[in-house]
Amino acid sequence: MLLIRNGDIVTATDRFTADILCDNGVISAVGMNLEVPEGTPVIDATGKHVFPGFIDPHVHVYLPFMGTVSKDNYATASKAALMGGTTTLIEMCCPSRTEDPLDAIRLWKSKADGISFCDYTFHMGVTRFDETTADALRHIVSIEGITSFKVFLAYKGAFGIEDTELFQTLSLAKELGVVVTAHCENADLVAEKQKKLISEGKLGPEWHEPSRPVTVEAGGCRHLMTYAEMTGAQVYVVHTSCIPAVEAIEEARKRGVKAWIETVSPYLTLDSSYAELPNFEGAKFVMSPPIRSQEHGDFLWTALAEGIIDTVGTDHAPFDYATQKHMGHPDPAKCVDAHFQTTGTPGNFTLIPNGIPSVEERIKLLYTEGVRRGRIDLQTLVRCASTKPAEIFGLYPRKGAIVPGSDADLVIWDPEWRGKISAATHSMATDYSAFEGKSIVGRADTVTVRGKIMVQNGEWVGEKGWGEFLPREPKKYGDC
Ligand code: DUC
Ligand code: ZN
Ligand code: ZN
Ligand code: ZN
Repeated sequence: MLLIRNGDIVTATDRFTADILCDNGVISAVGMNLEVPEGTPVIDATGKHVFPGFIDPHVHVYLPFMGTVSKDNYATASKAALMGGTTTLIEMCCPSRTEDPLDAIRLWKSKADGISFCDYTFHMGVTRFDETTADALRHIVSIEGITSFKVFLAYKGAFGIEDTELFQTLSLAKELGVVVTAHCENADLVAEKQKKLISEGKLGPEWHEPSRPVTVEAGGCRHLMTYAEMTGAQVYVVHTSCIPAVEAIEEARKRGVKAWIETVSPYLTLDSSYAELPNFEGAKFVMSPPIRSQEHGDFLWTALAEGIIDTVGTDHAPFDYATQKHMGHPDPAKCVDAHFQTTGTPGNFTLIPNGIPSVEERIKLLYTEGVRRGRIDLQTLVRCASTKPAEIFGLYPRKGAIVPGSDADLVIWDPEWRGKISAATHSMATDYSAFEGKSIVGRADTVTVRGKIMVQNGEWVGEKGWGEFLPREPKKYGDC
């Protein structure tokens, strides 16, 4: 048993002061002055917020990609998540086109089972579609309890699928009632734009954004919307970065397309001024879709406050700066970074592994930049980063809620803590932070997963392997 006394409880719709009693891994009571047996451990949450554990609906932990493999493993990524207040991860399982989906899900699960500190599940990447894949996907949904797919309209050759496969995947998803999450960028246009820029000698990280402009992302969204409309499937657009993309999805929603919108913390809190950084520093900020100019970030905050954007994830994709990001250095001989061990082969921006490590920082950033600056309220924070992801992906009310019967995943948040983000102190396995030196207000003081304390007074006390795989049921659009 564990009693959390006198906290300011914040849910997606409510705010009140009460005690929370946790028993046997679940919340057993919520109310004022709860009576507990003598000897029950008590945490005094006076002056602190208590949130339902946060859910990151979009992370990569194990990611073989662009000629390398992401740096984190489940021990580092799940510890980092918990230190930042995230108690559940939904990871993209991304097989290559030739990999068997069942082998892939076994492999991805083996990376987490017995290792993860926090609870987890997966979106099943569909990177090829044929009869065998269809059978495997049915099994993955009904037997493994993995009730969401992931498709890439970008990255042709690696993960991307053809349009006939997209149609078949969405048709199957409709039949099974599962959600299809999608990375929407027009891969062919990106490839053409990349070729042109490179032929003009435009090689540095500052050319990443121009190679994937907002219209290419909006085009990808419209493409997916057409297929969703044709099949009736429920779709969820991941990492939406810009005004035209959100508008394209909004337009489709008005026609009755069942579409949810995710954005991710880098788009809300960084902007394209990274392109002006000296040397190769800009590579730290290369992710796809790219980070846009400030007006897009401002628009995303408003859309989030208005409920147009449903969720905020991270697209955590952890690559080191010194070695991995440097695979795209155009002029290694002139690299100013003493740390860079070069093979001497000149690269370009298309060879910089895409991704920013941020699973640890999402809630701190949403709180500091969103709540404290008046862009969103506390309920919106809980809604977009906990309750909505739980609802959309079939985890609610086990997760994302503070009611009797829900898992005792709780975050006691100190709203007055002040500090800075730094790679020197973060728990992620990467050698840099895209938010280095950023001042932060508020932090996760105490974090529980199914009643077990994993973070206490901001210190790590977690137990390896405590995290559990979460089998899920399909969820219908309209129920949330
Ligand atoms: N985008 C990234 O930036 N990294 C991982 C994959 C993706 O779609
Ligand atoms: Zn993506
Ligand atoms: Zn991703
Ligand atoms: Zn360098």
